[in-house]
Amino acid sequence: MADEKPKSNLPPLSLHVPEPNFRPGDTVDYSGLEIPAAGAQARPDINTKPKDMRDMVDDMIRVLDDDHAAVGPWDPKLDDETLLKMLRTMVQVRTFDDRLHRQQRQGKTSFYMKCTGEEATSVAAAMALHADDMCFPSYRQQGILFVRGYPLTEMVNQIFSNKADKLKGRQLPIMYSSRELNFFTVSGNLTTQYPQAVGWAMASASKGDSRIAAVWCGEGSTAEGDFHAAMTFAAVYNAPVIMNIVNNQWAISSFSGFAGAERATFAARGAGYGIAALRVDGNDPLAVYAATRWAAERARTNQGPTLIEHFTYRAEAHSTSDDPTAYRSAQEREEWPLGDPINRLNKHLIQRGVWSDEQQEALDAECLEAVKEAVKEAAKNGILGHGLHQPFETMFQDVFEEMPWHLKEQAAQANKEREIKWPS
Ligand SMILES: Cc1ncc(C[n+]2csc(CCOP(=O)(O)OP(=O)(O)O)c2C)c(N)n1
Ligand SMILES: [Mg+2]
Repeated sequence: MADEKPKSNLPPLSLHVPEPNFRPGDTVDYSGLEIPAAGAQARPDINTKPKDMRDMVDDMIRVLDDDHAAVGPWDPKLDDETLLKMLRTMVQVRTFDDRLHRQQRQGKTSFYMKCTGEEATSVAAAMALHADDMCFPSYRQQGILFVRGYPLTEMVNQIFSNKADKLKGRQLPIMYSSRELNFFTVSGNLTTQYPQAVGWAMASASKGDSRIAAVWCGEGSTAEGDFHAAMTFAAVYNAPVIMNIVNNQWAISSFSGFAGAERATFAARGAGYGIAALRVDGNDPLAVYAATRWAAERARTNQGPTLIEHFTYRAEAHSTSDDPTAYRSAQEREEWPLGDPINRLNKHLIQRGVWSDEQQEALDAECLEAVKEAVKEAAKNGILGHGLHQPFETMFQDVFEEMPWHLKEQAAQANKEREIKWPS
């Protein structure tokens, strides 16, 4: 019979429950964070085998140095025009986020999510891809749509779930979709886009096409089973896909430690699967661009998938339904040692002699005007609670090519009940 008492000569077993370094009110000290010098990382050839570049997963690719110069082998050597477009697009995203967040506070929509501080991880990445590469975003990659020229008014129509909303009010605000721009529908169910992206990439390869896929998820989302299933398929079939992990340190109120950050970097997960992996300063737009370019070239030439961890910081709340002052120190954002992507690119352009504070001010104002205009235009199609939404009966449509009899019956009954309850 088994001895039911604990053995007295062995220590009682225990679990480790991660605890973030700083809580509200704590003084933040990031001196323990290892941040390598910009330009110090070697750039492997694109046909390097994953096992021969494992040191990359604990390093951090950085291009912009402390004097705002672009240095080292990862400098993508972009021309002024491209850099200015990158800056402009990131400013557009931030301005849009601030303004639309405010619309939620004014009751014009039910929900909003910003990507403040993380703009480079979608804008610079999307700029390094071809326009016809297929993107599978999470809910914080609105930057891709800005790069690809999606009209702001269409975005606001979706956020307001109004009668012009192309998604007919069926998606949570900000969960955009654009087939034309190769932007897969954003899903609220975390990480479902990972196996979908890998599957799409496999289909592209099996058809002999030349388009690649790129997918994004947060660091918290890497704890989902879907992430690991996707990694296995990508590795086994050498799928032409770029898998981005945006490590913004937080998953709503859970810090990255709950997804494994205390044990290994998120990039290190690639090594276990035999997938090439890079770890990048996610607040350095040039580093993000360069890493994405490297991974895209690799995928395009049948060298296989790449995992990219973007090391960044979620500067604001998770969403309009969140209050981060309840669980993290407000000092974290101020002290974040990798700065802010817009600021850093602005300083780089000033250092290059092609930009000035006055030009930045004018750009900020111009972007604000464009967003105000888009909001005004979209509001004409309706805002939350104004009744200018999609006709009620449309919610039964589009599931089947031909509506089956039982849905027709349900729709008729729902309509009748609605007319009785709300005759107006
Ligand atoms: C399958 C699933 N589980 C839980 C949630 C609730 N949820 C929404 S966002 C989120 C945090 C995700 O954090 P992370 O992956 O780090 O992305 P971030 O929000 O930081 O960009 C959670 C737990 C969800 N939407 N789907
Ligand atoms: Mg996160």
